[in-house]
Amino acid sequence: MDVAFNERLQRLYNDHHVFTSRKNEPVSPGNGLFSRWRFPVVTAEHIPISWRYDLNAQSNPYLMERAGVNATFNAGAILWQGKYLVMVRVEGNDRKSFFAVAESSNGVDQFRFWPYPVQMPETEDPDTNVYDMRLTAHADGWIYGLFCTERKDPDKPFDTTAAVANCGISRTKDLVHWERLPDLISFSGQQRNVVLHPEFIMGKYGLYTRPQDGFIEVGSGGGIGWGLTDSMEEAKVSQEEIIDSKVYHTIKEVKNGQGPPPLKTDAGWLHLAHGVRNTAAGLRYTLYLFLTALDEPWKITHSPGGYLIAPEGEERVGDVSNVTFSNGWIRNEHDEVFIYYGSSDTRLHVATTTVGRLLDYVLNTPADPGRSAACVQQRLELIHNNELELQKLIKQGIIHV
Ligand code: M1P
Repeated sequence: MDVAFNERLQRLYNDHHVFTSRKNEPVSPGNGLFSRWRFPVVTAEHIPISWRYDLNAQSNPYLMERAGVNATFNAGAILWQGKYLVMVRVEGNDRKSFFAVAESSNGVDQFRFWPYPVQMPETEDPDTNVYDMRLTAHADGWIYGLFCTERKDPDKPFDTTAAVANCGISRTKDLVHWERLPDLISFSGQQRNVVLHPEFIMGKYGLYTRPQDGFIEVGSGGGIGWGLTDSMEEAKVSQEEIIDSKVYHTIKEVKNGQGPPPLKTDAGWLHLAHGVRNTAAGLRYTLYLFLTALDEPWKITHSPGGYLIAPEGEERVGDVSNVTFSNGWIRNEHDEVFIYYGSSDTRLHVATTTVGRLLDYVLNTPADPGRSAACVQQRLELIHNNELELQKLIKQGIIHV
């Protein structure tokens, strides 16, 4: 019997148990709009030991990690049988991503992976890489998983970096067994960040798209698009309309993309999206909100200026630094909202808020006025109003500043 092997194995399991049992806590006082939580909710360290190590003392006498996991990030999310589930993008050391479900009772800590990763069927044209699944519980009774499928660009055989991105489509009733449907057909080059709207629109399926010319650069494409398809079994968007464009000198000047499926509220559909701007240090990805009309979810009614969440602290650094990206959020029965966001393509975090707070933000935050001088005017109005408020409060002895 190899004592050192067994001791090491025990230690690995003990440490993993302690780590995945760790409680989380909100970072206070927060900004009144959402609370960040101190620890990332899913990291590469959360991956089960048996997914990474060969536990056979004969074939792996040093008990070394044979199949390391590089990162766990950008997760779809769904409330399922009272549990908070995230469909995590797990990226191996070999750079290939796959999907795996992690589950928590409270949505903020103690996420544990289901026993096996998702075995996503392939189409006749195998995916090289799959990632960023959006989960939509659709009115038709299926749960759809739309994700990015990436393959080598057949038109550039000698360019080993040239890829083609498209929307892969799958569906399930239990989040374990998946049916793969044909990839989306659209007429605008490449597609990433495609999201299925949860309700039928005029008897059809509604899709948020993100057309782009190249794999990285959106080129003449870009913006969040909208299109309809008769069926998800042969999904085809013949007409795409850009509903939220990229705009010069904003948080979405380079590109943007719909995050998770929108949440239905009394005031309209609440959307979370990512916007990308350029900097001397490279691209910066932040998250923003907008609201669309209840009966016309492709029409924006409110669009607050600036970002909702931007990378902060350790979130700023990772494999692709300066990135916050979200493709999953959960609203529970108390109208609390759990925003799951990946940071710097490395780990997954949660920020919690409520539908009420998000609506207040989206309805009452001014739009980006587009010019520095106009921004100053917006801020002056705020400062003047606040001076009057503060004087009142000081006079009443309520606060001392
Ligand atoms: O690396 C940052 C993000 O880049 C892509 O997003 P987009 O298509 O908007 O550029 C995606 O690969 C995403 O997973 C990644 O987080």
